[in-house]
Amino acid sequence: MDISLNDLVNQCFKAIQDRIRNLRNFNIVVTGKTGVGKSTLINSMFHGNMADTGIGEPVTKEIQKHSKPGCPLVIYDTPGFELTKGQTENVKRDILKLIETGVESRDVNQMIHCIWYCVSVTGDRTFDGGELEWIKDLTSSTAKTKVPVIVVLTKAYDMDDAKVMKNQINAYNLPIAKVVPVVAQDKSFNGGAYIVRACNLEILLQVTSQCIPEELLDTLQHVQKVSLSEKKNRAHAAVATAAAAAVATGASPIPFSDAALLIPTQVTMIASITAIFGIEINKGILTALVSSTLGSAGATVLGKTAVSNILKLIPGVGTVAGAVISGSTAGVITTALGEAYILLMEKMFLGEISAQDLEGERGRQIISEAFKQRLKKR
Ligand SMILES: Nc1nc2c(ncn2[C@@H]2O[C@H](COP(=O)(O)OP(=O)(O)O)[C@@H](O)[C@H]2O)c(=O)[nH]1
Ligand SMILES: [Mg+2]
Repeated sequence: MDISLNDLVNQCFKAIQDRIRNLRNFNIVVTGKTGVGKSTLINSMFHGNMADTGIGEPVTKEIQKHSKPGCPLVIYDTPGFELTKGQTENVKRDILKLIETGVESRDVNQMIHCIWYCVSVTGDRTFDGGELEWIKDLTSSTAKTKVPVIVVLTKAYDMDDAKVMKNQINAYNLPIAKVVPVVAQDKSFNGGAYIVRACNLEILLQVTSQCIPEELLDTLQHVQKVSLSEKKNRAHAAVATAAAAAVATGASPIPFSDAALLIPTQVTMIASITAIFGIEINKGILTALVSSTLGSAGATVLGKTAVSNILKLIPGVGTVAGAVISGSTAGVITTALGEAYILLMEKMFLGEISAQDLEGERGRQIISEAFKQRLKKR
């Protein structure tokens, strides 16, 4: 059951590509009047500047579709919406049609999963009557199709004004999931005399994740760029799942020489974590990960020497001169590998470490330290 470093790196790389290719499509409608900040919000929330002008594709006269090859996010925008009487009817008809087509397909990749209805927070704290009528109209229609609507109060530079509007909307008991005020981008006033920072995008993300199907949560994490902690939460869950599987594999203790039985579980785990972070990975990064944890260059991964070196670091295990790996030890090793990889992803997400650093000593040292620390924590 020998496996070389190169084999394992290739396996991981392929598993990552497959995992990302197989992510379900997340389909979201972002609507609201022209100028309220839909495009700004989209570009702040998601990787890839999806709402940049020029990459939209008309679906109907009112609806434009934004998507990119290889990216499991599809955004439907209503770019020229002025809320005139005739237009509201057309927009409603087109959105409902879009929802129906998705439902009829019976394919989760085609269904509309969520609507963000954007209203900008106005200085005079009043809610335009026509707008309110329209939200009532739209949400009562979409409620029948059970697509959740989140009302996003954009440009909430003044949170007091936003709260007044939020209360006004809530008072109508509309069939909506939630009202969330946000600032999508820093806003400077008086020529920079003071600045209102972007805020609440993480809350919008959380609210969105609570109202879409479980099978889309990896996709949502993959495409979002506003919350490291949400990515980490989801990634920790993937590690827990893998650790449980490893414990089960080791339930009848694995001989040293069969430690490689754990590898499929660990490969799946690495693929899930990578998909959740949505960071581009190359073989160099994976080589750094594997060689500084499960084995060293040239040697077999999880071979006898590597395993005994790992076991020495686990309190209460290394001293037992056993020739087997128990279930709990298998779990500890898997968890340590997963957590070390999450730390690596985190540092890459924050720009604290580059793919280049990982070619050299520094990156490997960080991974190796994280791995060892986690083994000791058992
Ligand atoms: N600073 C700042 N400007 C915003 C924000 N949201 C929208 N804007 C500005 O408002 C204008 C209209 O926004 P846009 O996203 O194009 O609105 P859309 O027509 O709904 O897509 C643009 O000039 C944006 O820069 C925000 O959160 N912060
Ligand atoms: Mg726009």
